[in-house]
Amino acid sequence: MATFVIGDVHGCFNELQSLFSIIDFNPENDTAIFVGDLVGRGPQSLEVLDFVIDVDKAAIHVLGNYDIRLLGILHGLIIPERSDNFSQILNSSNKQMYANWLSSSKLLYYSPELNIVVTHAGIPPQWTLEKAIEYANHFETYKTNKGLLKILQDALLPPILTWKEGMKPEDIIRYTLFGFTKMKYCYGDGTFDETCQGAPEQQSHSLVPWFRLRNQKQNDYQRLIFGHWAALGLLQEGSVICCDTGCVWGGKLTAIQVDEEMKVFQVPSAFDET
Ligand SMILES: [Mn+2]
Repeated sequence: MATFVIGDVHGCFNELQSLFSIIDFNPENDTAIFVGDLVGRGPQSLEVLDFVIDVDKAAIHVLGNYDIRLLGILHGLIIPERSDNFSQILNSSNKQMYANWLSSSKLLYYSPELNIVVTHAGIPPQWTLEKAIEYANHFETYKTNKGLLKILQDALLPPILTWKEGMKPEDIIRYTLFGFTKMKYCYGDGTFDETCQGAPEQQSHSLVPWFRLRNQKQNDYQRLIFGHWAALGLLQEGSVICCDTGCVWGGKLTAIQVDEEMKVFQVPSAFDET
């Protein structure tokens, strides 16, 4: 009855198999919570999707920016780039099934029993956990009422980078999508930066990793686990934990066991880091 949070897979199917074998994953009893970006860039996105869909109820998946990008491509809104490495999926006769499965994924997973909250990129520093859950639910309601296509179209507009109370529902969606799936650095007032990608020590002083702006009170009562930021690697700062260890970039694929004392499992990437 173990529960694991799994970092960004990005189509690294062989590594996912190795990782599930070292954690001795049993879909009858165990649960895997994927932090998103199952697909894209890596070589075997199709096999990864088939595998995760196949373990069915044993898997929970929150949406990452690449999952949303794939949905945009499957809906004909975005032209794929070669570096996406989506051609297997796009040529598959099952692509509608993949679209349906991905579109049923949520932005946030919260378990008070396990004392964890999981999103792809984190929780915007302005939001308490309560607010984050409220806006993740707003996303679901908006999806039901307006349709996924509208959300995917909203996602292609310039993102809303500054939080303001009383925004229009579609602007809340644009802010929410950026915050949950793309956010890395913020300015001191919490406004998202759109461009910087690297490790904190390489950045200008005006930019702060989002989690350092979340005050201690907001972080005290849950473990917040996210991926998306391979340059951070495996990082724990207070109750905030990054588990994107850059498998697709030659790093590692990580599983964190969260149902008892935290335990980290990792397998090396099949790619050469050079
Ligand atoms: Mn990502």
